[in-house]
Amino acid sequence: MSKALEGVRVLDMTHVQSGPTCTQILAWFGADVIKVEFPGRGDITRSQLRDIPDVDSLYFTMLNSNKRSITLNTKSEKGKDIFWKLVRHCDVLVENFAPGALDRMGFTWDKIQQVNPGLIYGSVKGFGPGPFVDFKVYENVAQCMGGSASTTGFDDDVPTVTGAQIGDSGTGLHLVAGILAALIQRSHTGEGQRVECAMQDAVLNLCRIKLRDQQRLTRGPLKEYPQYPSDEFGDFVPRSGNASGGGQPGWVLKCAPGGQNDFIYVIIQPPGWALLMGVIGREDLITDPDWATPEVRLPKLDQCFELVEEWTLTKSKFEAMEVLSKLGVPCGPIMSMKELGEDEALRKTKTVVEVEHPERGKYLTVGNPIKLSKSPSEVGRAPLLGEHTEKVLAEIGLTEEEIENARLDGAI
Ligand code: CAO
Repeated sequence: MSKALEGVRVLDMTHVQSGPTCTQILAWFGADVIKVEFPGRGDITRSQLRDIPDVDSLYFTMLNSNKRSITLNTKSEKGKDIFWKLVRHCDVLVENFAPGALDRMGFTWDKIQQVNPGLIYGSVKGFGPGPFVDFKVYENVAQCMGGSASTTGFDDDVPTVTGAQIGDSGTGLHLVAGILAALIQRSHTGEGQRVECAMQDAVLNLCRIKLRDQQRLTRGPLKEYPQYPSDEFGDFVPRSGNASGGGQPGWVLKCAPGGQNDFIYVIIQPPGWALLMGVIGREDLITDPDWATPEVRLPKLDQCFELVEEWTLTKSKFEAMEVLSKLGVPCGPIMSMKELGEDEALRKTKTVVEVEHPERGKYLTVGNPIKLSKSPSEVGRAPLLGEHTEKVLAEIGLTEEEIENARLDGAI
């Protein structure tokens, strides 16, 4: 079966996490992703957080599957010549260097457009135009600057970053959407364009509901927040602990046997109250006017959840899920990474995949979470550094002698 992006060539100048997330998805959809890496060292993540000496790290291998790797010193003269050949050869260029890095190498957008007017040029940067445009950014900086940290955690504690990589992988996903839109537009116009995603913007987009709450706050306290009904609201959205971000209240409840991840998240929809009270043996609260409606429960949500927790404490998180889900009560156990890695259903759908690597042996990775019925993703391994240099350079027209000269010059 053919792949959705078969025939699309991507010049992948990405490193670390945000850019590689984007190009990995393009590769899963069938694009030929040619990752350009500095000779000898490669993407810095190859050697970061290594679990096996001298073997590409999981950091690298889990973000670069299905790609080809070439080494190229794009600051050398021969390297620059090869870069321009690659620009002519490819449909998309993706990069996430520090601001201005490609321009400093002489690869300006103006020149790129002249060389290949159809090229789509995707970039991740920390910030869009404005006072911070020239600054370097990593994941947690983006979480702090995009509104996630100020709204995550508990009110009486420090701002907290989340384990979900919304700054890096989140921005990479936004960039994928932009590149695909640009490819569709190009099919009508024949023209390429720039696609720019700032990490701050992507995080803010993912924190959209908190900007919603900021505006609601001007009209009164946020009744579903744990701070309610006290009048402790300031003039900014506070951290809401584990409260649900939607219109239905939810909270994390303890389960048996009381381990670090023995918890279940339970949501109380209006019709769910009667079901939950039935399960926990408090039928009296189904019609009691002090408890019967969402409005009267709002000021005492903590007590509502305490009632349900008395029951969840007697069950394991999976037992509790089974009982509640059968009744249609939305809920979910807190899953550890150990449990997710071993989850049979996720392995069956290839969301968790075991991959064979020539140097590290088998490793687990997260497969393509986007399932296309006519473009199945086979998640392959990540390339070794420079594994495809000669093949790719031959494909773009270099002779064996030219490749050898480039090697002698240290350009590859
Ligand atoms: N050949 C020659 N030079 C190369 C090269 C190659 N193949 N690949 C990279 N380089 C050079 C760059 O041109 C740059 O040189 P200059 O400093 O002379 O311009 C240099 O290597 C270092 O690149 P960098 O500044 O991007 O890397 P860094 O480690 O200092 O910063 C990061 C990393 C991520 C903070 C920065 O790239 C950045 O802010 N990127 C944009 C935002 C982003 O994506 N952040 C998320 C990263 S994932 O957590």
